Amino acid sequence: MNALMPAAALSLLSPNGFPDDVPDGVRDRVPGNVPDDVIDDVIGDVPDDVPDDVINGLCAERKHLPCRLLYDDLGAALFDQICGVEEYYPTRAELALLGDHLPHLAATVGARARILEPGSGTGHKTRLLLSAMQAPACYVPIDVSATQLADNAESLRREFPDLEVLPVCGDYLAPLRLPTPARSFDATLVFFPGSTIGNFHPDEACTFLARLADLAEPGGWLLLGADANTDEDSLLRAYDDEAGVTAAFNLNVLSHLNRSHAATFDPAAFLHRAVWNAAHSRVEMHLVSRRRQVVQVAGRAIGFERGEAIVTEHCYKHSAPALTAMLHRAGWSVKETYPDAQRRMTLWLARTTTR
Ligand code: AVI
Repeated sequence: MNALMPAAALSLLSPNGFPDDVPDGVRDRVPGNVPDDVIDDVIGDVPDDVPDDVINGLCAERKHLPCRLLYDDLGAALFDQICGVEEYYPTRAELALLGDHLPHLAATVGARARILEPGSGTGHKTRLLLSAMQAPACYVPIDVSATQLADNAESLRREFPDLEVLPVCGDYLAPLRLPTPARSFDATLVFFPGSTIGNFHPDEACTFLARLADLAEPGGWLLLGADANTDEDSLLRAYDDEAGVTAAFNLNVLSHLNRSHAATFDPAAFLHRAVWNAAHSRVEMHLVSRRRQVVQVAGRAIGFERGEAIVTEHCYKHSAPALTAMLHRAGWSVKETYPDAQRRMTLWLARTTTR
């Protein structure tokens, strides 16, 4: 991803706006009910516990699953492919903006910055940023996956021998102790590209941005990439590409559940659908049941009507005024914005306000 970023960031998210209608007894799983042949088919570990949000989401009136399920290893690889498909414009647009504006942005932030990146920062964008910054004091990727962090830190150290790379394994919504770099730093820059802010519910996005403001400390900077496109046609193409990469990415959630939660989904019995929800300014990723069916998930029987959908992800497209207000509420003041020619993808440079 920043193929790995969403794995970290999205593990903190939950789809929102869904009814909190957990039927009685949902928490009383009966692991012994998982048939033996299902267990035998499972590749990988059958977890001792299935997270409540998975079972609750599948038992809700409007079925939904946490979007972190999109980002197992295969999902991360498929997301990388999405970034290269013709119809998925955000990655290309953001790379072009970074190419055009990073020299100026880096000069504005100044030398000796401590750079924080929620997510592993494996990608091209991290490298562009690190190359543009003047004598950065250190680079601190923050992720929940220790293995990814270690791998990425090793390659970055090879590529940027003068850079101190200080990976932090943890959940960046919880209090984090950041390491002290060997060199002193003049300010903190938080880098959060990729429009991943759109995968948070707006309230969660605001909480998350406020957390970043705390990490950045007074006088700190935020460089954020966000998509504001509301043109339905181009969005539906971007989220349902002709080659079917996004469909494979979405359907992989079901295979992921089969592998990790002893589920019995037949991915061929579902289809991918992207929906533009104008009232909420978001694209929704759905998995639609092709027929009436019953699926086992960790011993629970989950029934589907033909045409019934599971919502797997929300991709909010915040307007510039909405994002400005959200940043402001979270303790940031917007200093500069760089939209692309179509005013879709935009780079935002913000600075912490004293709250
Ligand atoms: C990771 N995130 C910013 C992507 C997006 O556009 O919301 C995830 C994605 N889902 C389908 N295509 C891409």
